[in-house]
Amino acid sequence: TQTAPDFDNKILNSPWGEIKVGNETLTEYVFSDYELWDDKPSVTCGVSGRSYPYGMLRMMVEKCAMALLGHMRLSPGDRIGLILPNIPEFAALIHGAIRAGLVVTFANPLYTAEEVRRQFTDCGVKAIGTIEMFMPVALEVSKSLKDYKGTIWVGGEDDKVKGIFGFRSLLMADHTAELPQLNCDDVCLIPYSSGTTGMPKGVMLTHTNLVSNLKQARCPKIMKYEGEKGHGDVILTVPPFFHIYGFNAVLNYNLSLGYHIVSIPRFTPEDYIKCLVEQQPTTLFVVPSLLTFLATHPLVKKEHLQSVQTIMVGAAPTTDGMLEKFLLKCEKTKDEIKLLQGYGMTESSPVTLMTPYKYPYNKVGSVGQLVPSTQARIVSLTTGENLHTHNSGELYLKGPQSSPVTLMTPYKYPYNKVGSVGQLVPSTQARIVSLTTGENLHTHNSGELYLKGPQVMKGYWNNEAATRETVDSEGWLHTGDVAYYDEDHYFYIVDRTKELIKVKGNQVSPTEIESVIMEQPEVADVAVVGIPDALAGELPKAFVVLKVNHKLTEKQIYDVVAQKLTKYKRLEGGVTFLQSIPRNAAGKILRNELKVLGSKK
Ligand code: 4UW
Repeated sequence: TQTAPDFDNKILNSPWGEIKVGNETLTEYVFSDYELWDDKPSVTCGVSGRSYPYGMLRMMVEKCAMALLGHMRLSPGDRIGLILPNIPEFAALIHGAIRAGLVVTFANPLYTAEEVRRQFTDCGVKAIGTIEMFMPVALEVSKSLKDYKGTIWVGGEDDKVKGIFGFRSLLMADHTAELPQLNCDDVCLIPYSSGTTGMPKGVMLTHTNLVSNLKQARCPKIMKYEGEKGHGDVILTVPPFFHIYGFNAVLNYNLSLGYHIVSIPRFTPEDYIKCLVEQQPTTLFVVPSLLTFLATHPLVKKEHLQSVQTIMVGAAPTTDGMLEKFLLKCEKTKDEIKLLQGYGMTESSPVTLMTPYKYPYNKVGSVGQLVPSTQARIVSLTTGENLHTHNSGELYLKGPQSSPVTLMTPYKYPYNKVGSVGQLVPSTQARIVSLTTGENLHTHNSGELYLKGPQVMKGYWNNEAATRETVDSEGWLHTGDVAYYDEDHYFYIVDRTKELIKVKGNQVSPTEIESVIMEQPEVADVAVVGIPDALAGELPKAFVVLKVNHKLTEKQIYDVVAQKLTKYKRLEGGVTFLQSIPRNAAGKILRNELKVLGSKK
């Protein structure tokens, strides 16, 4: 059923209609067309040149799945933790694990052992996959894991050391485990996100969540893929595969289309420029700080960007004017290089809003689109079924109108608007909820963005209370982002009500930093907020209250955080001592007051 926007109850539907929520598992879907580009490169390391053709990657996935069950004795449903940078083998190991029915959780390789241990013990990891560089962290963490089955060493030759399985040996060995029949509603991925409040939590995503989201992002009217699958697109990506954006919206999305993905294990300006020059990418997937780098870094020249046709940016707000600055840098127009934004969350697999690649335009011969509050279906003249796009049948209409108007070509065509994160992807609904009255709001009024669709998570791992707070009984995901939409139903993100801090697109939970600072015996109270930064977007800043007659310097507090947490969680926004932390009557930290205070200094 095609549904037009419903202006009366202010629930917005996607302008793109519905996807068919099917019965495919993630790995099945991602590799469904691989035979069409069997000998073409799938993922290539832009630094070393190591690369696997699609056919070989598909075989590695199958072999890996068998070895995980047959050789390592893992069982479907067991959790496996990955500590891997963006390397081609990431795709083989993660899809091997998912094909075997295992549930994957991934961690940032630059996490400290303490951060990884917290995540991996929380979801009961039984095996870890990593590379040599992060082996000490993996082995340290594995000591805290119950019923541990072993560590997979990607890049390692064999398994002479007990409990360490060389990835290559696993793939070479002749295992004949029977691969299980998978259920699409089972959880296959548990990435961690702090959501609207508190510590990072496991986000349970099912095959159906992730596959639906690939179909939503692939909607031919939104992306350019229609009739162009596998045709030579080269993707250069920096967003990490160990984050939902890099995993589903970059790796899986582009694998499913047969594109050539070029990744680099660790961003450096030199390696990135080398990839631009050598690989001639057509599409760049970036976060706002990388767009700033491209637009402003003196090493990046317009000649480096000549092959680029599309840039996809998301994961944090794009700074004002940066898109235009970028166009100036490469001396191209908006028609020559498409700058697209995507918005979403780990909790929504992640894509919910996107600027369409092809703008809708008024089509000669068409009688236009549904007017508001009107629904339509096309009913087969022979079978009576509802039909899909480009199939003719009888037009059935439903709506409250007494006038004859049901379809009209719009006066204003929607177009891509700078600053907007785009429109709802198919099968996705939204409403904007007033922060004061709880009512649904109309165009140009800001409130909390609620979203609903088949991509919304099953819930938080072992955390009923947080699940109920985030996804209500009607299935609406409360995003914790403040947004509005305009008359063309393009959305704009303007603020956040949630505590989350985003540093270069990375999630930083203030609660996590606060708990590290609170462990210091000298500290009476603490609050951490994000303050604006031109390059990183935001930086964490701590406000600390010391106990009477106790001393601690700013540097000591900075150092204790730096020692326990990874680099991007460091207090680069500074440390300020206060007499008391402003809180409301219920004891909740008044973070907005602190943000204002922090931004002044
Ligand atoms: N503008 C402003 C944005 C934007 C944004 C996200 O770490 P998570 O849970 O998830 C992500 C997801 C990134 C992403 C989703 C869909 C997509 O197409 C794409 O490609 C370009 C990337 O980062 O953080 C979720 C939170 O991050 C903020 C917002 O606060 C959201 O709740 N965020 N995208 N375009 N803010």
